[in-house]
Amino acid sequence: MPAEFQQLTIPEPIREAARTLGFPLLGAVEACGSEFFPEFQAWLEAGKCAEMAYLREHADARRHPGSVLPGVRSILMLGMPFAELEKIAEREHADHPIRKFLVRQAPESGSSEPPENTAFVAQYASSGLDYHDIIRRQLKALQKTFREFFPNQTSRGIVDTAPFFEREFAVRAGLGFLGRNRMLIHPEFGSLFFLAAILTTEVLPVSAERPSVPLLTREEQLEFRRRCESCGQCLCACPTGALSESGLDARLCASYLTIEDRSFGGSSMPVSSPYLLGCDECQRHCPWNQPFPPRTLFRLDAFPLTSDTLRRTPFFRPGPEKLEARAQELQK
Ligand code: B12
Ligand code: SF4
Ligand code: SF4
Repeated sequence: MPAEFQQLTIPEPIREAARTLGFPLLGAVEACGSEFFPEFQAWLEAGKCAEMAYLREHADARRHPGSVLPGVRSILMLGMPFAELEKIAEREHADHPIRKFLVRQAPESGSSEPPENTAFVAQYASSGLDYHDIIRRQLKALQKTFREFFPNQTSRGIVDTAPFFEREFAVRAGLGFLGRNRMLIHPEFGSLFFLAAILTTEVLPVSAERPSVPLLTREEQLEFRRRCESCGQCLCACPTGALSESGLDARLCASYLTIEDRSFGGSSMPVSSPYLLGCDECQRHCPWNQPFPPRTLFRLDAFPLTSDTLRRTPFFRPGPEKLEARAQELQK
């Protein structure tokens, strides 16, 4: 766990605006250097980041969030459950062409094998929308509310792509605890939520009270982490051996191999992991995610896909050629 940290006060109307925008989890902490940077460096040096060059190239910038926003003093950490993104997709993008390829598996089937001519898609992608686009838009709206309270500050909203340890700062802000599967877990939402942050030059006052629900206290974080020690189901469930006591080796991780890896075409990962995109095995077996929501299937018989169909969806990152190569692997 990180060293002792202090929660900062966020005015209630900002909390309310965050909830309305799909972020039921919101906490704030002082901007400070990363405590776990040496661990990250060791992870890079051991080659466990695979070919994710951006992690190496911008490694030093992760030492302190000041690299992301010069003069940053406070950090608001936010969590949006995957289910919120699905609601937005349903409301605003019900006709997106990618949604024709996605099928919700009936909850009672619960099989570990997808039906013929389909493959699993990780839950983060189940809406069919690129979460970066939607979350960035929601962050902008929240920054506007924040500016009404604090007009003289500068802020920057980030999700995923900035050189910033979202999970480390989310733990500091009390959004959950870090599980042995390396996911940020919250007792109410499990690990099925996205993280995002707003960095600001405003100095928010330190809160004298214990973090308000749903934020976790440090004692709760320690207690939940202790429960992890006697569980270990995620380690057993990982189909590729990517997850071990020493953390995650992206070179073996099905999520990396199906989304990021560019050396596709050969059998880059076992067919025994029937995912077209991403992997949820270390979350699906976690007691904090029970019952796991109905899984999402991708219709493999509907290829070919084009870059146009994939634009603004999570499938754009691997692209049509990689997806098609993976679909063929799975159909063999
Ligand atoms: C690179 C990356 C990946 C890589 C590498 C994953 C990894 N474990 O590092 C790959 C492609 C494999 C991947 C996969 C997935 N990812 Co990803 N990924 C990222 C990204 C961009 C950077 C992560 C990173 O820096 N990794 C390097 C390691 C060393 O850092 P770290 O895990 O964050 O670890 C820090 C803390 O754990 C801390 N720490 C270490 N030990 C300890 C111990 C304690 C007790 C504490 C408190 C802290 C602590 O030290 C580290 C450095 O500060 C983040 C977004 C971001 N900018 O943070 C998303 C992110 C972590 N991914 C996310 C998701 C959803 C996934 C997948 C579930 C997608 C899927 N279903 O396929 C999988 C899950 C795999 C897993 N079990 O972690 C979410 C996680 C949300 C959550 N609730 O935790 C994030 C935050 C994106 C987002 N904005 O929502 N991902
Ligand atoms: S995402 Fe899949 S392959 Fe990667 S660590 Fe988790 S279970 Fe293992
Ligand atoms: S499966 Fe068990 S050990 Fe793994 S993160 Fe969940 S509670 Fe912790």
